[in-house]
Amino acid sequence: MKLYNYFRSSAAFRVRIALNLKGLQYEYVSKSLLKNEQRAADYLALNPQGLIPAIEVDGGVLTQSLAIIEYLNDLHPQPPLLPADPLARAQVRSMALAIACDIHPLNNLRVLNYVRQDLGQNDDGVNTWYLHWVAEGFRGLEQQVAKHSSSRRYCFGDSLTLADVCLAPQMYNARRFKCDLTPFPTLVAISTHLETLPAFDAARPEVQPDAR
Ligand SMILES: N[C@@H](CCC(=O)N[C@@H](CS)C(=O)NCC(=O)O)C(=O)O
Repeated sequence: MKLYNYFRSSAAFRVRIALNLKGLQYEYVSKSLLKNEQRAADYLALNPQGLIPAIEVDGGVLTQSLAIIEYLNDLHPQPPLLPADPLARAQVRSMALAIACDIHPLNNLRVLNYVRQDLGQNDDGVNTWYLHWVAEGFRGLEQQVAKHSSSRRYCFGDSLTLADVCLAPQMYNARRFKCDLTPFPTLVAISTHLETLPAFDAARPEVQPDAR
């Protein structure tokens, strides 16, 4: 398996966590977002959306981190990343999608570049945009997670799910961009616990081979 990866990509970070949780080996192929390698012709041939990650498996190439993680979870069911009960599964997906569809895309590199270059914003303007959308997304997520987490160790019940796999990278980024996390105590408690788990620790950006 080849993972097209970049140490700072939080969507790739999700996939690295899932691969580690499943104990799967993979080849790390770095595509530097700083050098715009995600838009080079060879990579666009694999992922026409020009976004990291993509994974090359026996049957072909898969894109979109959540589709990749569900594929890995289907092939390697242990440990399960989704509960068996349909309602619980949907609740976990709802949290994961709140991050992957509603928070993360607004703070993606190409969006921040557009805000800066095309909309003429300086560092302050870009940071205001970033912090606004993280806070807005976390506000709802904090309540959702507080309702469903039984232990403040995981987002849903008391076991690790896809929601945790999405939360840890988003919180990592929020800290990097110095978001005020005091209004989100449940998210902070859970991400602090997740960081202690070996699969999460080994997926951290700074320990990846292309970390600068
Ligand atoms: N929904 C996609 C998002 C992928 C994505 O946005 N990747 C970012 C890095 S985290 C990227 O490649 N950005 C490049 C750019 O914005 O040009 C997924 O979950 O895989």
